[in-house]
Amino acid sequence: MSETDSLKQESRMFEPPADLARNAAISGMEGYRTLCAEAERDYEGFWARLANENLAWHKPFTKTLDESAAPFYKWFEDGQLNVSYNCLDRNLQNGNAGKTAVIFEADDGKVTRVTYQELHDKVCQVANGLKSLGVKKGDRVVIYMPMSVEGIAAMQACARIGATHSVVFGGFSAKSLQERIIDAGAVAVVTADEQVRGGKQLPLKAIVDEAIGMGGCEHLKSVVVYRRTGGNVAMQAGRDLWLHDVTANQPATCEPEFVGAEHPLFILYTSGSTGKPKGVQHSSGGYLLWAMLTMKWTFDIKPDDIFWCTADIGWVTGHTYIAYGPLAIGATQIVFEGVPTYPNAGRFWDMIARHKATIFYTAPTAIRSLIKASEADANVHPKNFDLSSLRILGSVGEPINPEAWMWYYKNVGREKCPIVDTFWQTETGGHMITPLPGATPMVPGSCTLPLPGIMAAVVDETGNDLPNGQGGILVVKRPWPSMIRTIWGDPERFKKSYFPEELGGTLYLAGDGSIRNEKTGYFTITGRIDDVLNVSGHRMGTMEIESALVAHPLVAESAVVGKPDETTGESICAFVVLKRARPEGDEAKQIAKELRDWVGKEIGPIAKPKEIRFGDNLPKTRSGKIMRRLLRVLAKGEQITQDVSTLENPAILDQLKQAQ
Ligand code: 6R9
Repeated sequence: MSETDSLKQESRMFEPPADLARNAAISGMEGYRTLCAEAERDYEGFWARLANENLAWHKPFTKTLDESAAPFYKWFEDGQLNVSYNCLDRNLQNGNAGKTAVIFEADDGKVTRVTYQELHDKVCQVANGLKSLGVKKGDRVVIYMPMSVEGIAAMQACARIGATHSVVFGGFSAKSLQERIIDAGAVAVVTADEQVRGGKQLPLKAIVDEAIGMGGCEHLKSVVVYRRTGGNVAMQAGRDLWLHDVTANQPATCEPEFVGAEHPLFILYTSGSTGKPKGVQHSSGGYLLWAMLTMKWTFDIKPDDIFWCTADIGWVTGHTYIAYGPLAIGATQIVFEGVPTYPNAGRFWDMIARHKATIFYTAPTAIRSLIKASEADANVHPKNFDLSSLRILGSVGEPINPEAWMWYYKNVGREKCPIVDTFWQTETGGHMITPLPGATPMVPGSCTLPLPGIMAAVVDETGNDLPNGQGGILVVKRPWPSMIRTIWGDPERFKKSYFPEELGGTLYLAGDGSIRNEKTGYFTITGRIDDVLNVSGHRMGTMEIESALVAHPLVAESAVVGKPDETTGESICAFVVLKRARPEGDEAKQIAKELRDWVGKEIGPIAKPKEIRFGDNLPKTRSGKIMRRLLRVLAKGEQITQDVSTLENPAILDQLKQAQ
């Protein structure tokens, strides 16, 4: 039985705990339906009410939604606000000044607590520091930082002065970093001397130097370096400064720069099906509104909760559910520098127990790897830890298979914590389809129903609605406040990628397939419908990896496909044709290693193919199209049952069958 079949037949339902449901922000399916009905009755009125109730506006908005330049939608456009003011100052006024905002746990276990007042002061000093370097409203700042209070402060500081940040994940290579610095036209980079994960150091500042050394970064004026380890770094006079020097004599207050609601808060690069990564541009007002509301609705956050999202600030989950959402709502959150397997695979459970985490939000790939680890070593099994503080669990990044769901539910949540399986994307800014912990009966492997105000649907290739039970394309029918505004510098690509003419031009195309259950109407995500892979919850474009491979002097041609993987969801399998004779044996192994390292340098270690197979050619149609469909079958190690008569060179399939 395939995974899709097993999902279709999944019928176990788990009700939310009654006491949780009673006190939840959205209580019971009644509560859910009431909000959905309000959105349907008066869409703009619904969003206007929420925006007025939840955000502190410097100047109120008079128009909710402007559709005149669709699909370039504008929300709350004439309203003015400051995101950092909403996240920090508001908490000082609300009596949260002394409340812990961040419980930071370093890789080595050292814990630091930061109150809202302290975080506010730090952010203001960084903001003043950036201003002293000439960074101003509208400038772009690249942040290449480890998980740290300083990383969050750098993001908030940009928001405070109206600069647009672009965080680049610490695992990306110098080349990827350089491309992003150039594309964003950044005037400053904020980085650290080194990043520490799992006891190992990664030299971030040296990678920044290498990136700039590649050229094209003339617009970059300053590199600000947070001293994390004290490791040796080269500082270039006139360009590089220590963060502690930049902030040393700065006041702990900084007048926020009030910006229009549509002002770009950040750009975050993500992989698409073609070409180079896309700079997803987000707004200030609409984005923050949804970050806050989903903290309330999906996580049912309460003043005493200890929230822990294990994502990295380099991904959208770390933006919305670390840097912005929890602060905007005045929560206490855990921020973790390290990895789940260091010093051992009990680290997450141990941290939950020590910090008494109440809401825990992680990725299926982490769960699956911790299941494996606890099977190998009983000491790291969650049953050895006091997890009684937990009340809600969450999952994000990829579909969670029912087996992993059940394990998470039983062993971590002890059958009393609802699991919110949150489907969303870099482009959506926040959760889209997810159970509500105090309302939605859960089905393992299904993200259940769209949040109120999110008009998700399943359609066919021409944009027509499909009945429940029939798989199709996932779309969103109406714009929503936290949606992507454009692709930085490429509005045409934005239109083509997300509002394609084939679907009529008005539906937002998520890029995922979905099917709704016939009885419940619940959505199940069936995976990407484009050439985007999901490896450990990280999005990778197959074209990106192929371009990296063919940039190697030995490579003539390559095709990259995904292969189902028990732990990482999908793994990368590359079929490669060299400019010389096809290598075999040890030589093949050695070249494969060289190519893997090459891709690591071109994009980053996360993009390294797990498997590389060499052929004299690739399977192509007579018109020269690579038959990826066949490559996917070969990668899985399955027999080809499809008709291959249209192939130019069927003999090649035998050669590509074998993993080297
Ligand atoms: C937040 C985030 C987005 C892609 C998305 C989909 C997959 C994310 C999921 C899920 C099934 C879930 N995805 N959450 N699939 N169930 N709960 O992950 O953003 O990195 O942009 O990835 O991830 O394929 O299209 P991003």
